Amino acid sequence: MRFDVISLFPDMFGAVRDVGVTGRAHRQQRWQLQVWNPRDFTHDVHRTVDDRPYGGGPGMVMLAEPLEHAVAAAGQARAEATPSVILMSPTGRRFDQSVAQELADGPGAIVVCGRYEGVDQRFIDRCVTHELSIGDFVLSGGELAAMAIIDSTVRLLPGVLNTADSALQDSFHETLAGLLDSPHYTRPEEYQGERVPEPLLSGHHANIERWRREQSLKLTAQRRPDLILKAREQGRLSAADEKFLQMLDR
Ligand code: 9WO
Repeated sequence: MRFDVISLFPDMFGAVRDVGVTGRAHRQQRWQLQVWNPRDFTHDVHRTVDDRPYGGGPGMVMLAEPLEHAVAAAGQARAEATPSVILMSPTGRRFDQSVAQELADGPGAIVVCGRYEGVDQRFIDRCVTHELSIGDFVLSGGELAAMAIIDSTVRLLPGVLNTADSALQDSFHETLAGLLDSPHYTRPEEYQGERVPEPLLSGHHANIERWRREQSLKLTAQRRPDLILKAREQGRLSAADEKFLQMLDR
């Protein structure tokens, strides 16, 4: 897996390249990152990467040319004949776990991070193959969105998580089935008068699993009823799940 990122702030990407689970995977060469700065693809003394918007209005717009040359250089460094070029944008397709899985199943991508008020539309029309959004909010630039996407994709690569965590990841898909996770507890057994729920202390694994499943269903029904409908459509709810949900409704 290889990501080539186009960004005016290359230093930000140390956060995924060097730190935590993704940092360890990078040191193990399970994925590669190269960040290309559009400023390095300018030719004027000021190394200009932006200019005022035609038609007026606030702020500045990123120039098409340095972006296109940065994408071309990144493309030359990649193995694919036609790499995906993904622009981080609030108007893109919504990123979710299934998009992360699609990305993890491929060779990676060139990821373009805009700054200022936006990027010249002619660059988007000429060079961008996909647009992805991580949610309905505006950021100061595409970098934090790009790092979210890289993080969630790299976690899915073989060997990145330890065996216990990958089992967990499986259970997110197979057992939890896209429901919200149940609450977690660790020591002490009593904290500020609040006890750990009894089933978790029982050592009775069937009871623990049932309690967790019911907590998941309850939390998901309360907070994300859309995910209950989705799980039901996908045939991921058992008869026991449906019975418990019915009981919640009364
Ligand atoms: C901003 C914008 C706002 C309304 C409609 C369309 C839009 N496109 C962009 C855009 O591409 N902006 C560039 C990147 C430049 C300004 C900062 N940028 C940005 C990306 N802000 N927020 C995002 C983003 C990316 C992915 N998911 C959520 C937010």
